[in-house]
Amino acid sequence: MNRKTRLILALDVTSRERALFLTELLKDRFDAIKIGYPLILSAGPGIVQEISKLAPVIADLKIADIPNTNRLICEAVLEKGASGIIAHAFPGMDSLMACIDSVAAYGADLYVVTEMSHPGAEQFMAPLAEDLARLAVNVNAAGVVAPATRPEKIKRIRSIIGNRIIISPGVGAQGGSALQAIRAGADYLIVGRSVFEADDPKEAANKVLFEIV
Ligand code: 3DU
Repeated sequence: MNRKTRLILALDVTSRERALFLTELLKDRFDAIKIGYPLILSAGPGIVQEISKLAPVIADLKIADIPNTNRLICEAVLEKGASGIIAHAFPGMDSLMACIDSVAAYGADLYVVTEMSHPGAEQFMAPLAEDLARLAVNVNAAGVVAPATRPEKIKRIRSIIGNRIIISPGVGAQGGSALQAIRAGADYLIVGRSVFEADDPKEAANKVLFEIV
């Protein structure tokens, strides 16, 4: 991912036309477009290919299965042009290694979830987040996902992963502050609803950009 604006658009819309319209409208303001189940299941896997022609795509499938199934899922989106993939670490080293092997074959990047940004993540994920970050380092992942809603956790994760990439969701609609997440050590902010649901999505993206420059 080329670091220009430090923003990643979470494109959680369910219409192919809206997704392509928003990608064209916003691609200059975002370093990558993150798409996941809502769009891929609604528009079909071909949407990965269509958006990849316009901007780098991170496939947020939060992959969490046995190694063979992980490999099949990774290959399905990598073949369609995704340049990044998000996977869970909790299924363990072998499952994560299957993702690493797949991305390596395609020259893509793997981002490993450490702790999610919603309140429920406090229940099971938060106590494990540092172990999950260590596993991301052990498999040599390109980066991790850490919560903008808890900047102090971004700091902790940064101290574990060194100079690997932190991509951070939870800004805007989930209440996280863009500036605080960047100050805590996030490399990229993942922003969705607060931009694409705004009356003027370009202006909403500009506001986040101005906040972090
Ligand atoms: O809350 P927003 O609309 O800005 O979207 C955040 C996106 O990031 C959304 O696609 C969600 O699935 C994803 N995400 C998290 O919110 C939290 C995580 O820990 C990981 C991914």
